[in-house]
Amino acid sequence: MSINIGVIGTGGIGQGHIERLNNQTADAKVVAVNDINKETAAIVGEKYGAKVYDNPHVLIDAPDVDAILVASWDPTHEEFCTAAIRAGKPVFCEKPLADTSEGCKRIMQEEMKTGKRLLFLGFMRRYDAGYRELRYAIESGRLGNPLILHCKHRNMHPSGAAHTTDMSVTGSLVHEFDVIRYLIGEDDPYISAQLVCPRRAKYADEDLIDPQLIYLETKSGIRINLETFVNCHYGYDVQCEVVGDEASASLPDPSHIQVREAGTIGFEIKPSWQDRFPEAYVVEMNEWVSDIKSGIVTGPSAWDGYVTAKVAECCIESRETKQIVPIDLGECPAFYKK
Ligand code: ISE
Repeated sequence: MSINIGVIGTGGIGQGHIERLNNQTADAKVVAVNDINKETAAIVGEKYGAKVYDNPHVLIDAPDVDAILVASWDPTHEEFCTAAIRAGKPVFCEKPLADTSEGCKRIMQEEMKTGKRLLFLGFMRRYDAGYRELRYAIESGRLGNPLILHCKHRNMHPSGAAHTTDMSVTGSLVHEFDVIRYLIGEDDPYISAQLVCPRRAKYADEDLIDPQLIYLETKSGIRINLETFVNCHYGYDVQCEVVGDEASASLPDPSHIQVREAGTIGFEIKPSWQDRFPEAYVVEMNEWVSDIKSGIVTGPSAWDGYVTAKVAECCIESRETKQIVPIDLGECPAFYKK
């Protein structure tokens, strides 16, 4: 059985997903596309032989479209995910799920009304072999209890001219907020957040605070420090070290050839997330399609999206108030308990 997919948003990430769905995923085909930029949609539609829709809601309701992938502009995610859920169709949403934690809650309400999970949220780091190995090291007990996590998320450049200080948290660090829960387990919720800023980096625009440092604390007392730096210039660099009472373990750098030259041994640091995590995106798409086929959604959920949005809001509040902000996530609905 092949799944017919309709994609809303044919920009960079949308095109990447279309390519993977059509050429690297079993039993999936993109049959419909839409984008606010009609020209891009037309080019992508022609390239992949998919029908181009001017109206995303008509695409969602189209009888020959079995499932929806939302990769449009972040503020539109809530609208399209809600529409897909109301149409009773499985939906993959690129992160972030919604602009606010309240928006995430509204999506959860809609999904719970249907009685079954339909939404799969695109937190692709859960599908990265390195993070999986790190989780296994924690689960195996060889590190002892995790005590501290040191996490770094560095981008060569901001995500675009419109990149804001908040987006370094809501668009970049949300990956860490999610994958840390994947690593340490979801029964140990975050309870407080603090965001502090060192002096501005030389290459950061004047209206951008960059880098930023965050300190999170979990209920059991694990302390996590996180750095976001969107002007690091040297490459796309993601690091994570888990310090336990028996041992520490770090996320492996992707393997590349080592070059010995001019008195050094070195390897390349890839420039972007697409080059850093190519396999994870493919595994993620295959998991989504296999979930659709089995009727059981196993991927990151709307609750996971809510948690990351709430943590991001507390971090931003901490930057503005210069206070440590308590994080109250509330009770996870039984519907979302794994
Ligand atoms: C982008 O949307 C991502 O998902 C990347 O992983 C992140 O590094 C980048 O900062 C975001 O803009």
